[in-house]
Amino acid sequence: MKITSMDIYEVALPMVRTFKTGFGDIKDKREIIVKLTTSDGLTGFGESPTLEAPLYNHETTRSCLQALEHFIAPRIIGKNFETAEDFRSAYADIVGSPAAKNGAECAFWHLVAQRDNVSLKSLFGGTKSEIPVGEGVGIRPIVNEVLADVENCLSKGFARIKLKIQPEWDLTPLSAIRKRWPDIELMADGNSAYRFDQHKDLLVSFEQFNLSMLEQPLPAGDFVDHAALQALTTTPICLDESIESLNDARTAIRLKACKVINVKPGRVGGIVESIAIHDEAARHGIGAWVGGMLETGIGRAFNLALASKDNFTYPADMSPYELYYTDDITEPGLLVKPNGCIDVPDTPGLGFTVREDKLKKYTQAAITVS
Ligand code: OSB
Ligand code: MG
Repeated sequence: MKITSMDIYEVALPMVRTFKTGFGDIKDKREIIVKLTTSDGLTGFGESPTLEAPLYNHETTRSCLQALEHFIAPRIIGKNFETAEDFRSAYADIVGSPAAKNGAECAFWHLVAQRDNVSLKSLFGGTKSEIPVGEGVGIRPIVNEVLADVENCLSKGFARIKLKIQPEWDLTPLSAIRKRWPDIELMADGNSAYRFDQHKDLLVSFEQFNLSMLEQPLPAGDFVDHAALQALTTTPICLDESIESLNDARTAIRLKACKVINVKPGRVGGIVESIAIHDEAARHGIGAWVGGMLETGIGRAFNLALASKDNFTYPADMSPYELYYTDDITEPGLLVKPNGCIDVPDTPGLGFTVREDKLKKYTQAAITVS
């Protein structure tokens, strides 16, 4: 398939409310949507899930746009690619920019799925027809609001709750949730806000809450401290921000820095890298699951198909758009069934329809490289 153009859209879906995390507030979130067109007239969509400020990882909406326009597009326009491996090797010399790479690679996978008339699930080697999903509860000013959020999520059927925590906002909300719901699958996400020397005893004391895992309590580069913490506690440590590549996953596994890995295609540079991490985790008996970055329906479609692989054994972060946004750019929306699962489409292509009218409606800026 010969790539003739790349359209890069900066999209802002209106958020229903600010999502508070240990690294800061997410409001007016901007995504980059990538559209590739081939000489045969096929179009493929992918998403680069980014945040405006480099607080979660180094990338920003602007840096991602720049990487796509100036460095990735020139390496692929006018060239022929048959497989996603060929395609990504065209820009493998570019260091970093994993979200930018993910947007381009996913758009290419979408082209492949159409060319071969197969589902993303079958392209990715997925095996499950439905996947359990969990939901994130943001940092809130008072405990009663957390309890109301948890109750709302449970009533919608979510299979597990992930509480966002930070120093001074952990024991109180976790105790309140456990008191009311002693048996739900509960985890906490520290988003790098803790420090080993200062908080290790506190973090170990979370054992009382029987968490399915504690996600990224310490800064991204702290493999050594995460390993020290994992050695001190029975709570499984899950790494998110620390894992930007297969090499990071190998480092974490070798150092025993975690028992679980959160795999996000937009954080690790695409689906090929995500699958490599999935396989490496499986080889070492490390648990894995597919996280999210509040993607639009386009990004979620790829995450959902990826999550159907067999070593993704924990619930995915895969909430329907209406929990975060007033609208979406794909149809139909995701449906959480009473068993806490979302069905994985077997339909050829993306498995969802891209509403290009809505994509245009929510586009703040667009660039075409051809
Ligand atoms: O830490 O998992 C995280 C959103 C943006 C950036 C980082 C994170 C998140 C979430 C949302 O927790 C999960 C989702 O997409 O549903
Ligand atoms: Mg996280």
